[in-house]
Amino acid sequence: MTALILVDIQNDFLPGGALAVPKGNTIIPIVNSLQTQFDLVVASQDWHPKNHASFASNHHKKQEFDVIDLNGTNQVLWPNHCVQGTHGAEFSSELNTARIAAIFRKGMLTQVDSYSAFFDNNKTHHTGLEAYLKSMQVTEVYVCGLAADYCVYFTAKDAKAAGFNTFYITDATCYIDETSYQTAINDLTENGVQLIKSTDINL
Ligand code: VGL
Ligand code: ZN
Repeated sequence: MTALILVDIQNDFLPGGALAVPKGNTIIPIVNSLQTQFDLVVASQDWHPKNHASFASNHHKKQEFDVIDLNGTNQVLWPNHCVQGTHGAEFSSELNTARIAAIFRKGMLTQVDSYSAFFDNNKTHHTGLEAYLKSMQVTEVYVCGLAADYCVYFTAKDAKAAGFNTFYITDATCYIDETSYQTAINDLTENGVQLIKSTDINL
């Protein structure tokens, strides 16, 4: 069984949003047209309380994009984004949600960020995605969405580590920072994640 994971295709990560990923909107038509090829489509949703420790606004004398030590882990401080219940946290209205069978929310614990759709950044809490995919007999996972160098990267890395044959769809994701994107795709390749273009998918 094959699954497509739609990572964080939310208003705040799209042009005009609080943490807009450049050209992020361009992936939506690609993602919409891909969905019918998969046995299963799932989505993740970044879903922060407004006092979340990843927000620069919750730290004294810190600026957006500063990096701090948060309980022993490097943490980029982000603009407030994907706050629970806000418009910015909603999926894009252009995203076809009709085939999304399950939504896995992440980033709710105030003291730890959660890039991967599988675990928080300290790997102490599962979202349930791994058990869900395995219960559905999924063996092959395709990852797309936003952002390429953060949540899509960590989701693909954890999918591979969980034993799924994992594909990262390069033209169905966009990055925040080019340098971190290069580091991410090198690391994915070293870890056996396959990079693929949407036009090469024929399931
Ligand atoms: C993300 C930064 C903070 C993402 C989420 O979805 O890539 N990036 N929260
Ligand atoms: Zn976030």
